[in-house]
Parts: sequence; C-alpha cells; structure tokens
Amino acid sequence: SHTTAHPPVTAAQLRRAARRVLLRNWTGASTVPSRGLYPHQWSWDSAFVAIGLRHLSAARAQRELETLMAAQWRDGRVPHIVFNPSVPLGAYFPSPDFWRSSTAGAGAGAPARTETSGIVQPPVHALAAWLVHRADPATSRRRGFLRRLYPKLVAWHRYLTEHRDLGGHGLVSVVHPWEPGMDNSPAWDGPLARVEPADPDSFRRADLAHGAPTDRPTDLDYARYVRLASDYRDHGYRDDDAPHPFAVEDPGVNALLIASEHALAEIAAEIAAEIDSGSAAGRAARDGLRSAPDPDVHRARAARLTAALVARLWDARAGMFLCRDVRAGEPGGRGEPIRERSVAGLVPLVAPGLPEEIAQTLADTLGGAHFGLGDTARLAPSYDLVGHAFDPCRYWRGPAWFNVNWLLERGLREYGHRARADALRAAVLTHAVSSGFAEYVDPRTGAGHGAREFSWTAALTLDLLA
Ligand code: 9WN
Repeated sequence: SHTTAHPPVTAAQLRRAARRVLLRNWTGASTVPSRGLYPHQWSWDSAFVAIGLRHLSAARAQRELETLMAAQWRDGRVPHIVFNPSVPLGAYFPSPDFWRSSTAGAGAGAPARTETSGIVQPPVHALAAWLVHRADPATSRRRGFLRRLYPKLVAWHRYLTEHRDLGGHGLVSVVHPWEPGMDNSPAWDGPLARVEPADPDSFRRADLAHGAPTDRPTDLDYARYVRLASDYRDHGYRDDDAPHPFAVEDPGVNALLIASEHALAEIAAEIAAEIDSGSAAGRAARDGLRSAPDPDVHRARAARLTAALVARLWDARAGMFLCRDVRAGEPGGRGEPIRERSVAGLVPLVAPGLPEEIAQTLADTLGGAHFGLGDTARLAPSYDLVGHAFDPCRYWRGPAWFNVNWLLERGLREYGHRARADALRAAVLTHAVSSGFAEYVDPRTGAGHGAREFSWTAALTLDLLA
C-alpha cells in the first residue's frame, strides 16, 4: 500500500491536487478514470467526474456528459465504455474487437462510427446533469445543455424500464456483473456460479499489468465475465428474446435510477420554465422537443420505482436492501433474495422519498457491526466487515470506494443526519488525499489500493470541498 509522504493539508492545497488529477485525465472531450488502467470513457465514472468538474469549468462538465451521450444507442442504452480509437487495442481488455458494437450491435442501434461496449452501468447521469446545470445555469442555458440532453436521458431511462424489467415487477435487472459497477461483489458469487467459464486461453487480461492480482478479480471471475459478454454480443445485444442467465435486481442501480428520475423532474420543470419565459432559449427548447416536459410524469415514475424497490428488495431482518437473483428458484417464479450484505443495499439512502422508517434503519445499519462506519471502519466498506467473503483489499469484496461513500454522505444529509454526514465528508477528504486519490482503500486503515490519481476520487473530493 502507498501513502503520500507529505499530504497536502489545507483545503486550497487539496483542491489544487484534485484539480491536477482531473486536468491530467482529461482527453479533450472526456475524462479517463485512470491513465493506465482505464484509458477510455466509462459511463458512471463520467457522471461522477462531471459532478466534480462543474466546480472547475461548467462547460467542460457539460461536455463530459455530452460526449458520453453522443455514443448512446438507438434503443436508448448508454454503453458502459466509449472507446478512444487512438488507444492501442492491448491497453484494456475487453477491447473494441471483443465487443464489436458497430457490427454486432447494429440491430440494437449501436453507433456506426464509435466503438462501445454493449452493456450498461448505473444511471447516475440525470442526477449529474442536474447538478452540473445548477453550478452555472447561465452557461447551461446559453449552450442549450439541458434541452439537448433531456430527450436522451428520457430515452436512457426508458431503455432500462422497458427492456430490462426481466423480473416483471417494475425494477431494472443487470445482466452482467460489470453493469452495477461492483464487478466482483460477493453478491454475484451465487448467480455467477451457474455461468460456464470461457476457455482461459481465449482471452488475455490487461488489468494485471497495472494492479496487484490480490487487489483484482480472479481469473475464474474473468472467464465468467467473458462468457456472459460474448454470449450477449452473439445475440446481437438484444434483450427481448435473450436468455440472460445472469439477471439480478440490484438496489444500487435501481436507487440511482430513482434519484435520477427525481432529477429529471427538476430538469423538466426548468425546461418548462424556459419555454414559458418566451426567451430565445425557451423557443429553441420548444422547437426541439416533441412535447412539453412534464415534471409530474417523472415524479410518478420515481414513486412507482420506489414502491417496487421496497416491495421486492427491502429486508427488514437484515436492516437493508438485498439484491434479488431473478433466475433462482422456480422457473418463472419471483426469484430469490441474495443473502449477502453488499453496500449496494445501503445506496438507496440517496433516493429521495423513502419511507422514513427505512431511511432510519439504513442509517443505523451503516453504523452497525456489518459496515462499522464511524467505529471499526473509516469509510463504508463495499461488503460486510464480518461477512464470510470479506477481503479488505480485493476490489468490491470489502474495500471502500469514494463514489459509494459520496452517495452515502449525500443520503445521510438528505435524511437529516447532519453530524454523521459531516464526519463522513471529513473522512472521505482525509483518505482521498492520504491515498493519493486511490481507486479504493482498506476500509479499516485507509491504506490505498488499485489505481492512484483516480478520476472520480479527485472529482468527488472537489465536490465535497465546494
Ligand atoms: C469494468 C472504471 C470502472 C468502474 C467500475 C469498476 C471497474 C471495469 C474493470 O472500473 O470496472 O467496467 O475493468 O474492472 O469496477 O465500477 O466504472 O473506473
């Protein structure tokens, strides 16, 4: 593990250090998560990065999201990676020649001239767009930022709710462990065990050139990731008649969709007000949209999703939300809860409109024995501190991640736990700097792991400093 010898201490120094990371990782139209390990554009990374970039340059933050959304597929999906054509194929696996989106995904409406992956990541984008707008409404209006992005964000959410409700109960399912963004969470061990691993000689990992094998997923994990992705590709990335052997309702993904649906309501109200004002921007907005945006439509959707989240994934005994394995149990049945405590089950704290009692229980669970926040853990771990699979170093099987802790900080604040939010904010800042803006840290000691100068760690540091 690595700590900076002389960590900057004042807020101004910390801000400068975070800004340096974001400037270095900017490629001209978007930001790479990490220069070495992740040299392309990632979907949920870009949303978090934009939330930080807005404090440096509103136009650049807008551009980050616009570049991502320009790679949206015609069916509404926003790919989890947008590939940079000037990066050598061997720099990251799986590369564009694996996904082959422009050919294999043509039927699903993949862009013809940009290579992307064919799977998705959590929908944090509308929330990010709204926060970016609010940082500088004048620049946003002048550039027509919200009015151009709004229809794309609506189509993105429609893809998730219409093509991905595999359980049939009004929630979104993920079909690959990369989709919820928590690749090797112990919550996937059960459903993944049913997936036949690909031949290990059929692919070559690139990640081990940049990170310790003990900090990364295993070869067997990768063999299963490859199988799921190549089967989806060979099915033309279609969802309607796809077998989707891995189908999981994840509380993190669904909660972020709820938070983003609330943000869409704000965005819709803002555009409607622009139209009403009769300004030039308002006229352009009216001409560019098929119908006037209606905030109530989004509020109603958020309420329906929240009701489904509680009905399907809340587990009162565990004091948190659990993932649901849609393919477990009787064929065509209700699926089964996955009895692993992943931090994804606490992420719903970021969704406005939870029943009061559930929000209170989530906050209690965060500080209890399994997540230990403010007690045995300095930052919320990705997985149960006392769980059978807990590993403080290995990626999503225990380490604390800065994006997740930022979401929890926001949720604690939202539900009135101000002192705990303040304490978490201070801990995030301390460990971001002491770890050199690490990708993830040991939740008990704060020792850094994975990449350094990681973009969302720097971006969210800037946001918490603002
Ligand atoms: C696969 C980019 C991404 C994050 C994910 C994180 C990791 C990729 C990988 O890196 O996943 O998408 O190669 O391991 O798990 O959350 O978006 O930072």
